Amino acid sequence: MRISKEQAAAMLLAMDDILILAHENPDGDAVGSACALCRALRSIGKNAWIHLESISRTDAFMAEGLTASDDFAPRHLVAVDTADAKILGVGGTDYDKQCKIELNIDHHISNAFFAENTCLDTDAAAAAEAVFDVLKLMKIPLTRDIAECLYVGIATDTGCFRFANTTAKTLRTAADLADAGIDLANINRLQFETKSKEYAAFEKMAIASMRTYFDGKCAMIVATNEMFTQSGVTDGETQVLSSVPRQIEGVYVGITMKEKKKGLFRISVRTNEPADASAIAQHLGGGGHKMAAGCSFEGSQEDAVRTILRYTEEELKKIGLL
Ligand SMILES: [Mn+2]
Repeated sequence: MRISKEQAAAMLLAMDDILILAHENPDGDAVGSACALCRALRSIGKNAWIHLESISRTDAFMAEGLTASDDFAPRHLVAVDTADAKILGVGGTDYDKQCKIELNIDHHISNAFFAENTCLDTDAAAAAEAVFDVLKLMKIPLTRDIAECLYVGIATDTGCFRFANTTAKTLRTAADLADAGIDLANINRLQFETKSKEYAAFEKMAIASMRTYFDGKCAMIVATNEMFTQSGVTDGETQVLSSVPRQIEGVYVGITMKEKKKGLFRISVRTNEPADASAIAQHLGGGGHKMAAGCSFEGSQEDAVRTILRYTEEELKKIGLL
């Protein structure tokens, strides 16, 4: 069932012993939304914890002290920033089988309504923006630590307020977060301007692999398993790479393929108007937003490249660019 933010707020106020989940390979919005919600629930006396599959080095500060131990038996499961049950980050647990996801707060247009109740705001630039609204309805005071988590979520999904999903409301929300006393410059520097040495080595190899197709309308990076091994980079840190192919002048479809393990590719699609990233990813069972989507592919690198190029070609033809 699709529910309003008011209903989501009422549901959360009635819950206790809550576990918060997010999508696998969680980005700043998934981690930020989960941690903000967890901290907010704790601030009104609830027993709340998070379970995230992995947390990147830069996101770790948000999750400090929030990760559930294995013996925590939640009475209520809540998800954030998760469009589909099959990408829910429950690796190594059976949380999703123990009890159903009672509430999902999300902003993906591709949301499959897998939870019992879905609070979906597709105008929200980030799940964190929707979480902010729900917390406000719950009348939970915006402390600095909650605001930091929400800010990371919103800044991540808007590319620091540069992407087309940034609305006046997004900026007003960010202003309220700034009012809570967060150190904007420092968070931005740590989150978006700092690279580990491992990532720098990885990025050099990955960018060297970039090729263009269809008269420069598509650019693709293939980051192989060897590049991960050689550089020692963690997967979470490589998320920023996805925006690189699209940055090239004339590119409408930017693709970043990462070989998670031999023969398994995670594909990020980033587009410029009017190309639709979600339409491309959907062919491979993925989804996301118009400008940013993802999917997976199992098989050889050649097949992965050939397949994604076929759907890219289809999209470029559909919008009259080929
Ligand atoms: Mn998000």
